[in-house]
Amino acid sequence: MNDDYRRSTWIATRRLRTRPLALAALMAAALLVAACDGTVAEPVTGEPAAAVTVDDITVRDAWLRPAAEGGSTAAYFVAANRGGADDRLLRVAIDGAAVVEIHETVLDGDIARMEARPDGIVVPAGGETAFAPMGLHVMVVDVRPAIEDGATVDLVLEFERAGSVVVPAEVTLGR
Ligand SMILES: [Cu+2]
Repeated sequence: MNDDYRRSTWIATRRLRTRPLALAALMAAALLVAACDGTVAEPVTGEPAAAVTVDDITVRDAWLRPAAEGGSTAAYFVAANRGGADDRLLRVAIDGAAVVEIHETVLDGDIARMEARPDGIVVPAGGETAFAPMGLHVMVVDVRPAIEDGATVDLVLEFERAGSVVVPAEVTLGR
């Protein structure tokens, strides 16, 4: 268990302590683990997700898993850069989430753990960067209200060069 996991769990637990909802706290912790080890991912077929282009950056295939109120989840997408210069995803915002951080799940021997990426993630010139289960993800902690399966949630991605990119993300158990 690393510091980010512990801190995220602590945040979720602290906010729930004022209410008699021990089960909700357990569910939040379980979802946090699930979000970060990819064990709940199941392929789901559906409509292709929207692609949004701002300057040289195109973000596509955005999705996230549902979360109960007060729970946590992770968001994924692909960012492509058709320009001649590297860009950098600096931060992500989602309405109604107390904490939104860029994380990466890394393998430490046989143990998967996640690390925060506070300096953001490069999207290379002429290339793309994929956020996907068991790799880069956007950690979304303490959502209010719940994020319901089948809904659409806007991700606000802030790039160093391209600026703000708002992309609709499909809420689904996996794809
Ligand atoms: Cu994470």
